[in-house]
This record gives sequence, C-alpha cells and structure tokens, in this order.
Amino acid sequence: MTVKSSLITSVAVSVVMITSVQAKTFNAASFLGIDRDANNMISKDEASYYRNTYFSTMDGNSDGSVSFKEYAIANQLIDTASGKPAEMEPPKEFKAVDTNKDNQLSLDEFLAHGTVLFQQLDKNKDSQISKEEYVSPGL
Ligand SMILES: [Ca+2]
Ligand SMILES: [Ca+2]
Ligand SMILES: [Ca+2]
Repeated sequence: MTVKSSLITSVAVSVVMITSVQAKTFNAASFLGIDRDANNMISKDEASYYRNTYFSTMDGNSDGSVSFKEYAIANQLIDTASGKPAEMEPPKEFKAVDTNKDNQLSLDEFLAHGTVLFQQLDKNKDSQISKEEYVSPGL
C-alpha cells in the first residue's frame, strides 16, 4: 500500500517535471501566434508584425510610447490587491529595451530589441526561426 502510493507519487512528479521543462524550452501558443502563415517558421516580417502588435497592446493610452506603468500593467506586475502598479524599480527586461534610459519604451527601441532577440534565436542564421530554434521567453 505504502510502496504503491509512493510509486504513483514519483510518476506524477516526473510528469510534472517533464511538462515544465518543455514549457520552458518551447512555447507552442506563442510560436503559433507569431507564425501567421503557419509554415512552422517565423520570418523577420512576422517577428516585426508581432512586435508592432505587442507594442500597441502595451501602449494603453496610445501615445506611441510605453511607460513603465503601462509595461507593468501589460506584464501583470501589478499588485492586484490594491489595484495599483507595484512600487518597484523597472526590471532588467524593461531597462534592456529602454536604450535611451527615459523610462519610456519607444516603438523604435522595442523593434530594435526584437531584432536582437531574433538574431539570438536564429541559431543557423537563415533569417527564419524554426520551432527547434524558438525557446522561451521568445520574441
Ligand atoms: Ca511563417
Ligand atoms: Ca526610451
Ligand atoms: Ca533559423
């Protein structure tokens, strides 16, 4: 009885571990959302279209730049209990994109960062990102 249930537990634990490893290395939902012509490759045009759409989604007041507050809302860094954006320093992910350090992400900065991410993911440098090359957190 005890042996049997501990065996079941260890099988369940390994299934969970495998699932989380896959989620970390490949995000199917994200890949499919970017691969608009469904040829299992992400072209530079598809990547740039995705970044443009992503930027518009984050730019809550549509003024052409994404403030840290807008970024925090889009990335759910909000303290949901108070409903206020978390009082925190912008994370390194935000700072990496904000190259002129004005605490606002311009579309140019956001697209330039997208190009960097694309080049990092495109291991074989054929200007396409395959499913094998696409890893979390992606573009
Ligand atoms: Ca494609
Ligand atoms: Ca900026
Ligand atoms: Ca490639």
